[in-house]
Amino acid sequence: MRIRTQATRPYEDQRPGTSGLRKKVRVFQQPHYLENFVQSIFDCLDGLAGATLVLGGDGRYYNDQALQTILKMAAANGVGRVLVGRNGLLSTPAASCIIRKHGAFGGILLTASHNPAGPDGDFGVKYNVGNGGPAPESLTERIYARSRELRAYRILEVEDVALDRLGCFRLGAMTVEVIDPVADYAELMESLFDFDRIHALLADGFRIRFDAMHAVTGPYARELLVHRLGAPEESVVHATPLPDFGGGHPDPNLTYARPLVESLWREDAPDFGAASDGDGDRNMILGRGFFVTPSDSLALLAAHATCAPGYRDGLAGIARSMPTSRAADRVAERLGIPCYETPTGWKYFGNLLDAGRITLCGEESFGTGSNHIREKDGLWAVLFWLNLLAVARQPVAEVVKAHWRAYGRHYYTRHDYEGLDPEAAHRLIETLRAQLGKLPGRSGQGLRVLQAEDFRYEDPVDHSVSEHQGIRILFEPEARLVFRLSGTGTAGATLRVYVERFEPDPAQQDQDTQQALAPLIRLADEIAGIQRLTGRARPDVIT
Ligand code: G16
Repeated sequence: MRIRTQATRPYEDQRPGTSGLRKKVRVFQQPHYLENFVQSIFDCLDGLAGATLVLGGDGRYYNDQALQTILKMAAANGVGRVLVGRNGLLSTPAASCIIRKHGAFGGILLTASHNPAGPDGDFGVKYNVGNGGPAPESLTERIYARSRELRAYRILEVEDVALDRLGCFRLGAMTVEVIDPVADYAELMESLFDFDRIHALLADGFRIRFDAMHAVTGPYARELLVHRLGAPEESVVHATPLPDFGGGHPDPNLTYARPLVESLWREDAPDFGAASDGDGDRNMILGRGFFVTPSDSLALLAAHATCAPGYRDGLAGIARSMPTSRAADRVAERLGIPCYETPTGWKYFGNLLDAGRITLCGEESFGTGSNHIREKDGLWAVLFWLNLLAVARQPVAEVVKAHWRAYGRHYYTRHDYEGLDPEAAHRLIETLRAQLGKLPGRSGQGLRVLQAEDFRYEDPVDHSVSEHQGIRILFEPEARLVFRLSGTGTAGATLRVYVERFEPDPAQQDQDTQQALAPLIRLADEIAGIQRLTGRARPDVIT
């Protein structure tokens, strides 16, 4: 076995976005493209020699080839040991769990999350550090800088290896250990939640439906919900991971998880429905004919946290991304604990979690998690909800409405305009930015602008600063609009408009969300000129 040093030329477009490097599969298939990025990662990791890395992915198209390439490159770059999920599978939360549990140096995750897969779909590579969380911006920027000057990469010349059987083998001087992708994660879940109580709830006829969307969570959900908690086999649907996710779009929201949503609105609907995404870190929670917004879900889990054994001692604090509704803030206030507001991106929660300042965190983009790992965690949220319901013994809708009565309701929606001309999208944000100083004091649709700003975050732990993290406009009476461009898309630009209004009056809390927010939605267009600048009359996705 020989280590080859392969000459290459830099690609200019390898800057990681909100969550790793995500591109079309065809971009990754360009000669040396994947290798360049992986070598750039390795070159930026001081202390990699002899260290242990975790490797796995969501099973999407091109995972197989990428796994082989990365293993050979790891061996050629002096990595000591790689823990790889059987058949290359690891959900993002399981990878985070395994990095932490085995004290690994870091991990490489092959996923483009909820983006569609297949030869015409997306692929992605993400590096996670030793705490199990996504690499911080300082590291991803170094990796990007390295990718722009890279002239060669190292790879072991060897045949592809089999990854379908558990056990260890050598690859050059490196050890490869093929591990069960589910075991460590399932054990962690059992330590956090009251499995006996959930088991009893299900045994009493409480019916659930979990849609794995042909992505990575199928094997995890089967093990946890069916084998350990006793749910009937048919409770987990689309449970086999497929390289193209069955042609679907594994994004657990009202648009892309339509079949699940429809099943929860039928006469014979189950009591509880949930879905996760491509790599298993997102979640959507549904009751019979009822959708729980991710922002409300975070607030509810926080308010009920002590019902789960893992959180019995209470919460140190909560964090949410800036565009996420402020429902969690109200819970934090009542609990007398801090609530932090971070930019979009799970990586911003890492320091707060490591410093013990927060226990729970979440994002409007269907992400919820806690200090048990350093990624958001889809099945964890599902189990937390089941634990909550096993204690409350009330329908999902009742639990949520009781919360609104106690804390007030934050009507909330997100409108996405996808595949926009990037120039037009950037012009829209720039135009908005330019008028921020003039907005305060202006009124429209019965609302008065209190404050308008470009969100800037200073990390309270390491004091690093992230600028331009979204435009937010605060109104009186309490309402808010946020505008930002997605950092995860791979085609054109996506404008996200986040709309929120607080309703304290229980008599007014039962309106349809889009209707309750209609004046604000109109105002968003008036202020930002969405239709004028993008040519779009309505959003592509509403959640
Ligand atoms: C990623 C990030 C999340 C972020 C989401 C949406 O999720 O991990 O923190 O909220 O993208 O980001 P954007 O609005 O920039 O598209 P995932 O599930 O794709 O890894």
